Amino acid sequence: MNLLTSLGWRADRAAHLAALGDPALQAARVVRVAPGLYDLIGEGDLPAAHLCGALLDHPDPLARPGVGDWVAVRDGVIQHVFPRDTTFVRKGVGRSSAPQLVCANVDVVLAVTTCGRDFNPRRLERYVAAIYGGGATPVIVLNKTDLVDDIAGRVEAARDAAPGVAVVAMSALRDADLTPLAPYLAPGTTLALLGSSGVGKSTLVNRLLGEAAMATGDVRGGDEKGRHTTTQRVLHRAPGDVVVIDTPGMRELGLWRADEGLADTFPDVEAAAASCRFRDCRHDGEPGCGVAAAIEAGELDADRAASHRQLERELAREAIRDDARLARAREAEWKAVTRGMRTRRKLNRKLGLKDF
Ligand SMILES: Nc1nc2c(ncn2[C@@H]2O[C@H](COP(=O)(O)OP(=O)(O)OP(=O)(O)O)[C@@H](O)[C@H]2O)c(=O)[nH]1
Ligand SMILES: [Mg+2]
Ligand SMILES: [Zn+2]
Repeated sequence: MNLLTSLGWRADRAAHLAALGDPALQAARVVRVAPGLYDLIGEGDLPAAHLCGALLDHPDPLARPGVGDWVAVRDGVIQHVFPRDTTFVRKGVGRSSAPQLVCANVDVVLAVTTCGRDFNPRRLERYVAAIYGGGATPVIVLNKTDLVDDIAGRVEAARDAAPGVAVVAMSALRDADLTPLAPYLAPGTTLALLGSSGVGKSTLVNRLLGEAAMATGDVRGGDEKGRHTTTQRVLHRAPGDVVVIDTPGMRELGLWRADEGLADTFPDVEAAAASCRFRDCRHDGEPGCGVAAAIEAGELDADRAASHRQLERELAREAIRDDARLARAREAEWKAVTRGMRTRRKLNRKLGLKDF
């Protein structure tokens, strides 16, 4: 397998590159992003690249490449981002509501969590909804099985939080072999590890790579929370033509346009909701509510229904904010265009030329 193929290069991507019609363009994959600078991997020695003006100025932050993206580069400048198979997008943290591309073109996302004290099924629902929402396949990794006695209880709680999603219980530190992960390590696969700080993502990445490429850090004694050891997303080549992306632990994961992902994560709630009397039922005390009936009948967990409702509200709020943000970005772009037209007209008049 040549280098590009082992990184996930395919015939459709080659056709896309050819269609760009510039033989000087070279295909590469984004390994790491520093402000304004993109580390790439591809044939030959590729220097860190910059973005072309159009990508730099693009009003949509998701138009710019992220780790895992395929790009076309010429003379150290990224000219084009290839269409993505999948994305993992989160809502920007802090005051910014702009979406943030965490990684792109990932086939399988390992949602890593600990079996220890920080285990939280509600958080898992969030991850799985975001993963499904971006089109990748989620796999839940319950790490640090060595810390608990009741592993089966954790597995069951994870299964309940994400019906139909594969759950792998393991110890990245202690297990002698990683066979349970083998189904997700087919040649050509890109894998990303996501989760809170301290759950063992980098420990597992190092195991997959067979070398200590990533630094790992202690967790706090009291609550077993991590110390945010990894600070950058990094793409690695693992043995067996697998690509692995390590990411910094997330403090919070805000959903962004993940309505379908939410439906996929909560098939049980969706099924119960199908029998609600009102199509726009919010499952919040309305008469004839199928969700309430399922809870009443003991068929559905009330916490889970509440969690679904909360995430749905969050998405609705976010969609409104995001539309407003996009509208502002478009307005700014339009202003720049009209400003340009005005200057051009003035100049034309000065030179005695006709407007075009
Ligand atoms: N007991 C136990 N500890 C583990 C296991 N896997 C990882 N650890 C430890 O957990 C701590 C955190 O591991 P990291 O791999 O740095 O965690 P991380 O998810 O990469 O954290 P951030 O980079 O901060 O997001 C380290 O001390 C690891 O040795 C495990 O299976 N069992
Ligand atoms: Mg780490
Ligand atoms: Zn209802």
